[in-house]
Amino acid sequence: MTTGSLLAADLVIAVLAAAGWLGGGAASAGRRRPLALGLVALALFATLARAITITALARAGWWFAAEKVLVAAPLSLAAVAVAGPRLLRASGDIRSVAVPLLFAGYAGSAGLLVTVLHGYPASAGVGLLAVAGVVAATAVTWRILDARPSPTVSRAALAVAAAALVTGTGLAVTPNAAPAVPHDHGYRDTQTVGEPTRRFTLTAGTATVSVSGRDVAAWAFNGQVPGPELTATVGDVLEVTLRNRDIARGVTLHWHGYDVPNSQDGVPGVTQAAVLPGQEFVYRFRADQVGTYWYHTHAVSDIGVRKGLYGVLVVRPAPVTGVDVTVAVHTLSGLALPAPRTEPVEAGTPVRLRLINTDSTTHRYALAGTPFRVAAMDGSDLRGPTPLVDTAVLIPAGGRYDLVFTVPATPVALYVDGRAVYSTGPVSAATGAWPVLDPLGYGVAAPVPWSRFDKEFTLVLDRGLDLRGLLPRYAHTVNGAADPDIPSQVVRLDDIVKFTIVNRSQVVHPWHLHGHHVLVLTRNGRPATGSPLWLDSFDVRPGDVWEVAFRADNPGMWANHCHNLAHADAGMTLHLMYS
Ligand SMILES: [Cu+2]
Repeated sequence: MTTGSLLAADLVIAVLAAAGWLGGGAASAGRRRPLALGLVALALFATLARAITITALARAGWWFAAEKVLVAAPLSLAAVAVAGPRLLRASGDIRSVAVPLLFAGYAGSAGLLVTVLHGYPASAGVGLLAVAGVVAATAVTWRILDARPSPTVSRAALAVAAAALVTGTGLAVTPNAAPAVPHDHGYRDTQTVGEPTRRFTLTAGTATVSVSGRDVAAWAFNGQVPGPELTATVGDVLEVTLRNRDIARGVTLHWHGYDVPNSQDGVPGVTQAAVLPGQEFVYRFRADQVGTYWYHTHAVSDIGVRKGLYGVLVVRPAPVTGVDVTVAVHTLSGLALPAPRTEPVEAGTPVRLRLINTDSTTHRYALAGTPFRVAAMDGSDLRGPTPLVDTAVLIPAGGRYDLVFTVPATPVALYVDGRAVYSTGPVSAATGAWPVLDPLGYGVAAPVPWSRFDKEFTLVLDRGLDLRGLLPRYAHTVNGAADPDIPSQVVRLDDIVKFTIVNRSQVVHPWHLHGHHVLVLTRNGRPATGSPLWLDSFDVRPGDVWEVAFRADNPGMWANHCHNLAHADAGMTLHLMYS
């Protein structure tokens, strides 16, 4: 079982336990003895099962198992200790155990609320608020059921609730000092005047495009989705003029995976202002990295990219041999792009398939009919990639894999999530049961170039209630805070920086640092054993712990965010800045 499925199971069991205690309490208050006993048995069973899931999570290296033990275990034990003996002794009136059972239910529910709404990091303030809530609810229940607590007990409960409420509120609302974020637009100009230049103009505008014979309202560059494919030969200077015709919320161009100078990175509010209707912005940088990349708007990026403001950027070495195909996968208004295409290719021809995931979620790619190698990931060539047969690859949101193969005498087909998108002839293959490549063990290893780290940062990815803005929101958080309240990570030029990224939530977070490629060191405590992986987009699954590192060699203010763009917009964005 993966840590993600263990987490999901643990959540379901915790809900069952809380529901069992609450239901058992309500049934005994109504003197429905068999129902009460049945629900309590369910609650006890679920509580025992939780001991198993929490132990399994701890064994799987989940960082937060201790917290579950500290919060859930005492509450469960208290519930069993208070309610159990009374239940066994209550041969006469089962109503007498209603309050202890409901106390157990309130305690379990409070634990769930803290987990789901508050998230990381657990704090004394929130813990005390939860205790106040549980005690107050129990006291009220006691009165309603007219079980006549003694005045001493009533007063004690009131005092505990009040003290916990006051202290907890005080602790919970004390704002963390969010540092001022100076948006220093340090400009490292590229010395490019008078050099061979590839010029493009991209005009953003609303458009109606045809997908699988249906007209779809889109936002498009030059009226097409994806936008024009920008190509260059390594060493060229790229000059791209961005114009906005009628996208009211503004557009920019971000060069995903291309480590451009900071001023060209296209993040509104950080490296430039969004380009509004009628305005233009000229991007200029040297194409000094070979490989497969893409560009997209970074203004209201979730909506903008989803509606079609993206395209492919390919920088090729000179000269190019063989067939070179780009496959940019996207979901536009629920319809899958690209449209399937079949192109006969002469046997013996070398082919490079450039696979790009421009969606916000992972896609599964399977190449049938030929052995192939994964020559590059995220634009960086792999070391010693070996041939693969009948093996699928998972590409994270924003990620790119280059697959290379030599065309055999029989047809070859590429499937994305089971749908054929590219083929050299008629093929029908069932690829759903194929094993999935683990990139951390693929290719030939090389020593990590650094033995020490100048700066280390831990990023705990989670969900939580964010009350700092005008309206409360259920945010995607980093270290318990949401954009713009996540402290910036400050580094100096040439620092060797290590990130430890921990996913405490129930969903995948494809992590993406701008301006740098990171070297994968470990995942879940296991070192990467294959080719060095220099990635700009990688899936941190529920329960995962990734350690990655990079040299801080590109000064500026860089976005560092989840590339599930809905998550990024809901708070999961912070910044890396150079001091
Ligand atoms: Cu995310």
